[in-house]
Amino acid sequence: MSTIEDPTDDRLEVTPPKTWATGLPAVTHAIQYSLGQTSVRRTALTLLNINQTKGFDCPGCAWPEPAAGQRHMNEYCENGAKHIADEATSRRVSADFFREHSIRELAQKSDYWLNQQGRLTEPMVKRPGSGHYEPIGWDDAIDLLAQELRRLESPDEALFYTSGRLPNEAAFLLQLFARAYGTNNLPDCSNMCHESSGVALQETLGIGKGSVGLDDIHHADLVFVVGQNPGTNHPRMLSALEETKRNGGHVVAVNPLPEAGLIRFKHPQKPRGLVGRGTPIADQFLQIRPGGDLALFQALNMLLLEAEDATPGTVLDHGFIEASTTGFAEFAEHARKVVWEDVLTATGLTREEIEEVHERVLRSESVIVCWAMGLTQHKHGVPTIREVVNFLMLRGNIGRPRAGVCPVRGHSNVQGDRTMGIWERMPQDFLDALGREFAFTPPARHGWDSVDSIRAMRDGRATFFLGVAGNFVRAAPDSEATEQAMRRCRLTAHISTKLNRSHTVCGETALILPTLGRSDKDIQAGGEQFVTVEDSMSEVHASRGRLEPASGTLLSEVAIISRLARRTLGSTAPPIPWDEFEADYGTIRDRISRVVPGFEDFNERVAVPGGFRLPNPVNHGTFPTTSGKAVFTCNTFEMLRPQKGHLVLQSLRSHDQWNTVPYAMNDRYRGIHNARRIVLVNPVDLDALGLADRDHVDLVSVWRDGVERRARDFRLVAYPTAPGSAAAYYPETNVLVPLDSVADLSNTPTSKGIVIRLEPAVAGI
Ligand SMILES: Nc1nc2c(c(=O)[nH]1)N[C@H]1C(S)=C(S)[C@@H](COP(=O)(O)OP(=O)(O)OC[C@H]3O[C@@H](n4cnc5c(=O)[nH]c(N)nc54)[C@H](O)[C@@H]3O)O[C@H]1N2
Ligand SMILES: Nc1nc2c(c(=O)[nH]1)N[C@H]1C(S)=C(S)[C@@H](COP(=O)(O)OP(=O)(O)OC[C@H]3O[C@@H](n4cnc5c(=O)[nH]c(N)nc54)[C@H](O)[C@@H]3O)O[C@H]1N2
Ligand code: SF4
Ligand SMILES: [Mo]
Repeated sequence: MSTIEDPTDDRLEVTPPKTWATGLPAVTHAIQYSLGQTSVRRTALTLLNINQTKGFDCPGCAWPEPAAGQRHMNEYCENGAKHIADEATSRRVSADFFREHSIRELAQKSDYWLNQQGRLTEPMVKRPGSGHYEPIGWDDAIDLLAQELRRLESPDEALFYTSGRLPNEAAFLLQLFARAYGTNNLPDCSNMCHESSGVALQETLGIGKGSVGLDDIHHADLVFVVGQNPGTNHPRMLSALEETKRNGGHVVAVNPLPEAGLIRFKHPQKPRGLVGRGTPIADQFLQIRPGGDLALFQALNMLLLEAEDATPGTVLDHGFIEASTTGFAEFAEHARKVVWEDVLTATGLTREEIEEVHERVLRSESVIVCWAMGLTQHKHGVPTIREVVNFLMLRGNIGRPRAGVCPVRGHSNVQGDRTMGIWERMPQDFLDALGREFAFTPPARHGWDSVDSIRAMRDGRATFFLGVAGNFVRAAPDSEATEQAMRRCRLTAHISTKLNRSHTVCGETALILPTLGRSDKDIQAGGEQFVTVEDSMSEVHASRGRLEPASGTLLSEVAIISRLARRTLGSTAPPIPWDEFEADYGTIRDRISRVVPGFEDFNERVAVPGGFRLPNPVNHGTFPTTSGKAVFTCNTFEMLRPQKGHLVLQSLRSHDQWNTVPYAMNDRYRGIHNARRIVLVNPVDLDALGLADRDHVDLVSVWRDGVERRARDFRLVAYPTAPGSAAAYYPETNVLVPLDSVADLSNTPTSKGIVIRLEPAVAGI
């Protein structure tokens, strides 16, 4: 029996939210977590290698490292250290563990408990009708998968899900395999994450990526941080914002919550960060209502147009607008019609606050807007980001230094996976290049994204699910509907490092394929291998595992995918040298350099410490849109107007979790201890609802399909959220997000805009 406790929520303690992030306590917390997982030696080894040019890339977020030569010895944050400790843990899940615990029993366990069991060590199978996983050899496991794939009536019955943990080499092979097999069904975590950014940026600027680098952030006059909690989710971004401030720049934060990192920051790697009050980050904080950002940027745009009317030729960048954009006249006409009353209702802000931001914009020569899930996971996420682009273009803040768009990515290689072709809708020129290189015709029909994949499994149109490096059933919306859909599959399989709930929600046959993590040494027939990743600012660099692998039985992701492809496609397929790819990842990079633009001479360029930056045409004033120009758009905002007695719930991350995986029950910066089933509500709303701090409530989501979705027994915490809104953790609240409640155009679940009512919890259920 395991001694790991499964914490309950009965021990909730609340302390005042913190007004600063990082600093000495943060580093101590990281080391404590690591020592709870593994030995002093392994802790030291991981921490010495993380984010160093000869070590491995932090498997946490996609925030970039400083240039080679400018890195600290400890170039990581508290959370990066926790992510790596979680992977480097000395705990192991063996065949005995699965003999002791039935799948039904494991399905009752919490996400926390499952993760705490440690690293997966050998391939396991659940046979049809069985209630247990049992060991299976690698060859048999791969045969089982290959046989199932070969018997499907159409390749489109298969789904290949990935998260952004996958490095470039494995991602390239996975999409090559799926397409050579005959499908574009490559749903990924990005569908639930920054898809709205990709869609909006592709349409307006011609490339779905950010345009700024670290240096631009450091030297910008004004940086907006919108819908993002960097203190927890991109902690080293705070060092960059501190640099902005030291160089005389300003920061405006837009968020329904007064997040600690946005207020004050103590740099953990500098003596001045260990003592003293730290640097105040946000010069202005706008406590916006969830979903109000489109209205905010429309108001700012209207103010800019009016300022230009008042003093023509001094506000807008007419040179840029005329030479490089289309659609300005229609946009300007539309933008002038914005009604203040609507803006104030949608944002919950005052006109004075918005005018103060406008004054800052007028004083700033260079402006950057950074954002994350607070913008993308709303019904109107795409129009909101298009409006941000309008805002930047009005003053020419696109395509020049110290200015631009900065969607801050989540998973460490989520951007790279897209570049490598993990997308259900890759453009035809990519498919053509892939087909030319490997002498086959990739399927042209678009595949299913994450939400459509769930619908396809639900309706029996997809029966095979392979998940690589994620936890699909917990990441996806509408947990109950998603789990029912997964259980309808004939076969579900996961290439994973650690146990999670997706392993317990099985198709008729189910497989667990354990794999090496980022920090593990990877030795193949061709010698020791490294992999590559691309960060949020398009920097591509190498990552080398340094630790002894968690078990001698593990295969790398590249090896598993290569073997599966070879076995599935057999001799009928195009001649793809899967063995060679498995033996020497350099041969994969050679192919990438011939298929993916920007990767010419990949092997040579990635051998340079720190790697290289991919070109972004926007920074050269070239916009690869259909018209060849950047596009102004006309957007209308829809207000989230909950009925009386209802609140808008956003689901977010605590400080102690990595996506679907809680590391502990705390959210230190927000003052929450020993509990995750809590919901933050403004005290004024609590009074109006006749509820009190610490009451037990059920969260019930209200959606047009009339289905009752309920998350049971949460504790209320009085908290300074924007009035009318509430916040609670993901993935516990995913049960409330209706499958069909998605962002227009990007199909991203609306995880930040769920209308709920609170009902007193019934004791004993
Ligand atoms: N430690 C840690 N780091 C992570 C992750 C993790 O789980 N743990 N996950 C990684 C991943 S995959 C991602 S995508 C990123 C996510 O990074 P974030 O986007 O910072 O993550 P969330 O916790 O979802 O927080 C969203 C923020 O948006 C705010 N917000 C919500 N709704 C609105 C709105 O309508 N308008 C505005 N202006 N703000 C709003 C919330 O109050 C919150 O501060 O983090 C990455 N880094
Ligand atoms: N309600 C709500 N839902 C959300 C969100 C939200 O804000 N609110 N956010 C969404 C976002 S932004 C994202 S990105 C998704 C995240 O969704 P996912 O990316 O699917 O989930 P993760 O929790 O990151 O996956 C964790 C699992 O990855 C496996 N793993 C870790 N490292 C490795 C590795 O190196 N190799 C392999 N093969 N496996 C590994 C481990 O087994 C671990 O259990 O969730 C989305 N869902
Ligand atoms: S900021 Fe992100 S990438 Fe950097 S060390 Fe922290 S978690 Fe890792
Ligand atoms: Mo994400």
